Amino acid sequence: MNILKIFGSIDMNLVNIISEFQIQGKVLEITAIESGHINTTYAVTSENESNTDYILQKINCTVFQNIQELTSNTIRITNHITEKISQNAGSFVHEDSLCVVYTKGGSGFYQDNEGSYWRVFKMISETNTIEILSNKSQANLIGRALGEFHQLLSDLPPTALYDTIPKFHDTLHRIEQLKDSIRKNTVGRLPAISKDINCVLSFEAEIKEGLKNMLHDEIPSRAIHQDPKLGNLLFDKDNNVVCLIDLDTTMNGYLCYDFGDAVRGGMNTSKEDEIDLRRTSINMEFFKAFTIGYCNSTKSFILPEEVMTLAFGVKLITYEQTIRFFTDYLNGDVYYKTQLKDHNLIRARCQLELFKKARQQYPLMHKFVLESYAKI
Ligand code: GN1
Ligand code: MG
Repeated sequence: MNILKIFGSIDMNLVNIISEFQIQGKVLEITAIESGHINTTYAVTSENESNTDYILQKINCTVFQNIQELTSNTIRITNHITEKISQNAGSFVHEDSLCVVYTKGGSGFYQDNEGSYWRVFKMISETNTIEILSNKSQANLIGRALGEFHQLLSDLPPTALYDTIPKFHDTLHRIEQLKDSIRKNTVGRLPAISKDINCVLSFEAEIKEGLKNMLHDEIPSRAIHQDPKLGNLLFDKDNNVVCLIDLDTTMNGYLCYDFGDAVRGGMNTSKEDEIDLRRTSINMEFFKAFTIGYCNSTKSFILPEEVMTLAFGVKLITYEQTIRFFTDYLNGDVYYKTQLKDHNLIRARCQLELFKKARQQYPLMHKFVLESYAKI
């Protein structure tokens, strides 16, 4: 995790905000954490007997328009997971859950004078994020942790969670959003990338056909994470997955969305914004280890129809992510935070390359998924 020190002494505005929450002890340091494309995150070190530190987040309320519902989901999910983990102590790879810190008035968020929304979690100590996996065992543990996450939430009633972003993984809707951005060409970036856009749209019919065949009425909608990329997993020093973070989009969807996004974001050979496209593809060894882990922790509840969709999820979500980055680039970088010039274009091209590779690797991935579930 890339931690940037706030310049000079502590930013008093942030201290005032965190003081609205029920935190223990005196704030010693507040540092910005430069990860995540949506919210703004800080680590808060505090002096107290229990050695508890905190995560302070400014919620992106352009992306999340109903903070009440967002917070309600987070509390519902974290309480549910904490309770289930405590009932089965010791049996999970996934050992911890986020813990919401309430304001002094008992709310899960705080609105400051400027209208911005803030929230606080307890920091899960001695954990880190990983940018690229270094071995198969990590991949296997990620698969197990993701499957456990699905299992832990599998008894939530379908109405328990609000849709924090409607049509979030509705790929057809994302295609329409791209076409809208092409029509508007708001910041004039279209001509320079028309070749890329033609390439993306050349796969539209194939994706639509896949969606029709795969995600039919018999596939149940379940509570899933919807954003299980590598950066949203916390590891301890022995490379165990301790916790899935960033529950903002945890809501109902298909298991294959999460399977696909975890492979897109973790079982690959490069970062999400790799410029050298030769370095980008699915690492099949990692994919296999991940699949075995996922299979072990989902075998008790996954339906055969859902197993059939898992590898398709890799193609689908990688295609969708490609579209989302191109759309934001055409719109002038209004959704994702960027750190580099043309960052969304770099990300989009890298995801397009990964999609093309995943498309070629699909038959092998699908075969391996089916074999893994057939063995158990
Ligand atoms: C965003 O917040 P973060 O960085 O974990 C995005 C995901 C994308 C991801 C791509 C709410 O996730 O959907 O897959 O970037 N989150 C939202 O890295 O749009
Ligand atoms: Mg997020």
